[in-house]
Amino acid sequence: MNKIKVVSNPYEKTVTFCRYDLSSESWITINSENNSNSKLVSAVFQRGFFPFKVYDILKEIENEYSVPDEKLELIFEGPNDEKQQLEEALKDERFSNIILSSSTSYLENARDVLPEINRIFKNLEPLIIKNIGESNKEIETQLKRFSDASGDTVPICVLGTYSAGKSTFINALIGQELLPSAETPVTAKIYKVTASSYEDRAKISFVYKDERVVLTFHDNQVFYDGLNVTDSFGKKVDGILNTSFDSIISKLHAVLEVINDSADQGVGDLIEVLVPFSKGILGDVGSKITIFDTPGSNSSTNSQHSEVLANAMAGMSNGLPVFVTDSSSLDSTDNSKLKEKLISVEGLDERFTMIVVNKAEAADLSSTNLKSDSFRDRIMKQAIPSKLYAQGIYYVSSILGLGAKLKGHLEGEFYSEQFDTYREKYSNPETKYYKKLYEFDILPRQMSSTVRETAEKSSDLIYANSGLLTIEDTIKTFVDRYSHYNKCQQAKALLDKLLLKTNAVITEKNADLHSREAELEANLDDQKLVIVESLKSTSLSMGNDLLIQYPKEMKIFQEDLMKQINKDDVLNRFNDIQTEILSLNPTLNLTEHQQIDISNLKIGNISNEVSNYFGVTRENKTKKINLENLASAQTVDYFRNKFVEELYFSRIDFERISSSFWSNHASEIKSHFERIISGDLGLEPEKRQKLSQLILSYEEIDFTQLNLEKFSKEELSYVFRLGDFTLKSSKVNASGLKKTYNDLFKSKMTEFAGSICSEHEKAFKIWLVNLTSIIVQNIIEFSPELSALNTKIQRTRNEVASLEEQQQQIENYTNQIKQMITWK
Ligand SMILES: Nc1nc2c(ncn2[C@@H]2O[C@H](COP(=O)(O)OP(=O)(O)OP(=O)(O)O)[C@@H](O)[C@H]2O)c(=O)[nH]1
Ligand SMILES: [Mg+2]
Repeated sequence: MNKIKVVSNPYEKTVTFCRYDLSSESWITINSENNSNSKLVSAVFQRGFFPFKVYDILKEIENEYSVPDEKLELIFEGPNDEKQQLEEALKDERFSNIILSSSTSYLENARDVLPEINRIFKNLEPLIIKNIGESNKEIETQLKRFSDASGDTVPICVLGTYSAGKSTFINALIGQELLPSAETPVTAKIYKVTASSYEDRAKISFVYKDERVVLTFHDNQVFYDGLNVTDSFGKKVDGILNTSFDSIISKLHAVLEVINDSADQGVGDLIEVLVPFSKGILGDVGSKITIFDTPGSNSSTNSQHSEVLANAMAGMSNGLPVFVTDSSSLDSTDNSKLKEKLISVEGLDERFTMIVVNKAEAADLSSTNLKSDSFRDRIMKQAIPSKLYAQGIYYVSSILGLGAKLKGHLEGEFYSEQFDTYREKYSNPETKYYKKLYEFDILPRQMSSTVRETAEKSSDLIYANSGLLTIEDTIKTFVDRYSHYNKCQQAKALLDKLLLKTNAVITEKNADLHSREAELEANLDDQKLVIVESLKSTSLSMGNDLLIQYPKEMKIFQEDLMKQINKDDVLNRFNDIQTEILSLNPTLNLTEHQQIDISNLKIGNISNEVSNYFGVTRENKTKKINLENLASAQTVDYFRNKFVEELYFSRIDFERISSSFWSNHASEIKSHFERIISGDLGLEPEKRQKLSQLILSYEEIDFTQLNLEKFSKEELSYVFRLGDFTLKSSKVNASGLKKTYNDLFKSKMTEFAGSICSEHEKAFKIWLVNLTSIIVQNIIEFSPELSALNTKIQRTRNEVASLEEQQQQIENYTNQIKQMITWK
């Protein structure tokens, strides 16, 4: 039996294939050297997005490696979401000889880990802004952008030649007649359209002649900022703002028309619009997306637009490119240049490109076409599909979709006319040419059935038949599932960059510190220098010793607090729960079989007794499964609660132990300093006494002001992700649960311990620096200049301590993120 392994890492955008070599008993990666003819080594398969290619990949594997009358074993390594897509595709009977076996290695779904990465960034942001932010605007901006986007904004970029209907398509997506559209080239700028959280609020913001203009619409009122009403453009806008309109949207639309018309008279390249989206599939994910409308790709200013677009998207997840075209232009030269343009826009993930064929309500699509393979083949050969096909080709009538959402109340004359002309044909199944546009969509095989199912379920026939619903459903899946892989990768890269920056700042501050110290020393007389040196070196060596001893001791406590479970714990608990359920629900007890008395069987009643026997067996089987399902769910709950409780208290214990470590040693250090001072240092008795007093009454280490994240049991319970531990059958997967529990406990405890230790170390270092410095200051009566210099030194030292701690923290976080997105 041949064995093939598929390894998909969507974080790194790679898919690799291996075959098992019997003679060497090892896996061999299939590559262009050992299998140059294989499609499996093509970029489409290796760099494409696995779920979209899965069907074709399976076909290829089957072609190349299947042996007649033998099973082919397939092993998949990757995230669970992708594995499900694979299982779905394998249901096709042409793959009936492929058996999927499980693998021990897997990746977490990005949608599961991203919330945790976001949490990390929330903790990190204040820390970094406090320390490097002020001195490093660039990092601050990047970080802010990332955190703003960490609520996760996914850019949907609508591209295409002019008049293809891009703006109308966006209007349909958001369910509002917002963006201007016409037969002639219209859109001259890039529009960034974001959902407003309130139905009665909107905002338009752009630059006009180097001045930012912000128009805020609130109910019936409009507030403006930066608009110069004496200039002709300002006058026009002002005129509209003072006219009354039926709705806030009509007003926005009119303003956008003026802005578009004045495009070449000083309006900046990006126009931002915040507007309420109407309800619909996208309403649900509305807060997570930003839609970009772009000028026709054949417009003369296009290269500049790519740049504006790239800038506007910086910091967001990778964008979803949506190509709008109409069926007659699939092969135009203008369109064929689009691929290059698309690739040149940084931040667009072309592996996800959707091709939207607009204005399809009147296209030549017949039911004969629908059934013929050659229709599909002909389309796939056209310039755009052959170059850009990734997520599929979607047929849509934007006007019908928009009209459906607005219940036919369309203001634009052409929109309205078009809608009225076709509404019957797309909503009345009795009419002769009744059509469902989504049926013509050309999609990766395993996606088409799910996508269609959603459309079939809709009660709004025009919305579904216009093809719009299907497109929105696909966008939603992209937003919910796929866009996050890239975001996770970005997070890691940003932290790596931050580490380099903090390093540089630390080096710089240290250099500054040393030169100031040298300056101070040069100004001290010899005797005082000796005292100061002795104090400083004691402080340094004691501090260093403790910093070495501390992690060692804490490690031991950490081990003690690392609560682990074993498989039997799970099984015993499962059995106990089962017994308990049975005692509470006697109906779940298995029914006893009636003995079949063979001697008494007569031909006539065999079937009766036997079928009774099997009936009972079947009934018992169902009961058993029900019971097991119930007990499994309760077992998982039980361990989730246990996990939360134990982790919560372990963390508290750890923090307490760590605080007392430092408090105890701080007292020792104080007495040590006090002994040095009372020794023979040539100090007058009065001064000595004053210093002793000062040292002994010096404040305790302050652990209350730390950056330690607030944490609650709710948050911890969320941490308990199931990962790859899924219920394989109705019975709980004990070893999976055990592994998840233990791994998570270990990693969480390590994380907590890491951040507690580094925060406590920082608090100690700062405490020690301050104490030493106060003593030094009191020994030497500094001149005002030297005193100022000394204060500066102390401040820089604190900064360095804080930065070093931060460095540690970022490193911890980076490692955590790496852990989350690497193989388990
Ligand atoms: N029949 C039909 N016409 C449409 C549809 N969508 C858009 N149109 C028309 O096509 C023309 C161009 O639409 P726009 O939305 O302005 O196209 P665009 O791609 O944004 O054009 P530019 O901004 O100029 O690049 C307009 O007259 C629209 O009314 C549709 O679904 N069906
Ligand atoms: Mg347009």
